[in-house]
Amino acid sequence: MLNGCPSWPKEFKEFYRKEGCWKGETFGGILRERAKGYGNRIAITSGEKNLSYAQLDKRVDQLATGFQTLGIKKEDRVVVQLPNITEFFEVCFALFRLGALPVFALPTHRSSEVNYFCEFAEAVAYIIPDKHSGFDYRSLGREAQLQVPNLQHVIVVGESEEFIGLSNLYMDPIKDEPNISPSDIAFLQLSGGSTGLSKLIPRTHDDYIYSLRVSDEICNIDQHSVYLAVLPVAHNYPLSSPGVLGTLYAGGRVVLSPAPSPDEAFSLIEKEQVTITALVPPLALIWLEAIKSRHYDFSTLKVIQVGGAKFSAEVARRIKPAFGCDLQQVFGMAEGLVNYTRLNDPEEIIINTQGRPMSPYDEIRVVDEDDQDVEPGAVGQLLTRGPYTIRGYYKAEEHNTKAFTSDGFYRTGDLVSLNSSGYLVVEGRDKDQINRGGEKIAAEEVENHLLAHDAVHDAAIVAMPDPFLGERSCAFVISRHQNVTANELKNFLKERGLATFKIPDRVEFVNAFPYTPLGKVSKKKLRQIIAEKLTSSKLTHL
Ligand code: AMP
Ligand code: DBH
Repeated sequence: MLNGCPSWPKEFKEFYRKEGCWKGETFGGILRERAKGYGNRIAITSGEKNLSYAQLDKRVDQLATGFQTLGIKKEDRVVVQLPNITEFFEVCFALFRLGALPVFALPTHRSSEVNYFCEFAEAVAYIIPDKHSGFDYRSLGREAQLQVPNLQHVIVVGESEEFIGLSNLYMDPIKDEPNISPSDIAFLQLSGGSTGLSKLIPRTHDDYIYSLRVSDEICNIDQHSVYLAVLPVAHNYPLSSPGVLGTLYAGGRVVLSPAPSPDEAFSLIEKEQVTITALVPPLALIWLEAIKSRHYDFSTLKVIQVGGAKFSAEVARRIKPAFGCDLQQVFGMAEGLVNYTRLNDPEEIIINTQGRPMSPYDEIRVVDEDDQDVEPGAVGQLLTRGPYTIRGYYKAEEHNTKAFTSDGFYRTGDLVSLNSSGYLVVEGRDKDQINRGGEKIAAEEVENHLLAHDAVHDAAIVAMPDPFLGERSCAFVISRHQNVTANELKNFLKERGLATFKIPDRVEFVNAFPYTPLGKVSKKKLRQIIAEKLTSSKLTHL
């Protein structure tokens, strides 16, 4: 087992195996089996390209050989930052077969995040597209290579320039396949982070594949399912709930959308006879608006999932009439626990709750500040442990003592209420994070970047309400001199290579922060101040 990855205590491991949660499968093994069982069936459609299970399996073997010739081996970490293209899967499964670990960066991450992942994970390689969405990722490759001494290879899908071209790495399989244990770590997923930088989440073959199997059952995914991936597939939600990997596990077909816009996605739903897709709330709003003026045949579409951030009941109510399919709410986290509303739940449950845990082995507690269980139905912090929820972040010993209870429950930082039927409603958050329409921002990370500016004496970032994204970020700044502007600070953050979604949407200059009785900056008060300001400015505009 890779160093720095806390695991389940022995008795829990035995229990999850005995109960049949962990069946001893590996990702490499699954693909091999599906290729045997489904051979010519299409696994992945991307534009005009159709890749069968057998073709995928073969290309994965060839690529694994190429990676081996570069010296990539078991337990090596490889930062993978690829958009929704077939190579994402070829790369991941090739690494899985070698026992090397993908570290999943998102396409929106920039040098600040990428360099940190490469450095912290001590990655040997970094895999990128040449260009995507108007951005040239090779510039990130150059920076990473300059800044991160442990990084040996930058591998590019497309025009590789001075780097290694992925297309040159498909080689005849001549290698010995290393022995991969189902309890090995398969990859490192990212957390949205709450204190400082994103934490890395070690997920095993056993635990992740269990989550896929249960997700498939709940979402009725089988070999006839067609899953449209519109969100970036590296994210845990479209990756696994049931997402692209759940669909491949079931022998279904994954259709990759290059962008989440209705223009691309709607015609794909019709053309590819999509049965299920997954959205975040702001995207659901855009789709609802677009469907009014467009006519497509959506008769194959059975389920639209919405998750990643709180979906308002008023909007949730509009999904079924607009698209003629069921809504499923998904409340999950890359650390593990995923809650779903069930497809046959009563309408009011589907609209008003964020679902219930997917597995009977998920343990959840709703607790107060002293970790005591709250009264049934009351709001408290959600704690969880179970067969696919991690027991600790990668190389984060000290943080783990705070993020997990001594008996292994993960502190989600979500404030929830649990109703008498076991369904959860997300009521708020108890972590220093902004959820910008599903994209998570750790306040402290951005504050630290702001503090690096000469003119910034102190900074505090909070969420402000937004009708479209649910939340946007507002930076309160105490400046050292009067002439620094909001734009200057935003540009400064951009130049430091911070992902665009983390750049504060608004900057408020203040002379002092409000404090709690304990002397900490009161973010609650700051949230109130900005929310009130927004409301009153709206009123004056009426
Ligand atoms: P992460 O830990 O970065 O994977 O982000 C997971 C977090 O996203 C959860 O702990 C919640 O705060 C938030 N989240 C995910 N799905 C939902 C949802 N359906 N409703 C409200 N919040 C959600
Ligand atoms: O937001 C998330 O991280 C998330 C949402 C829905 C997730 O990880 C998931 C489902 O698996």
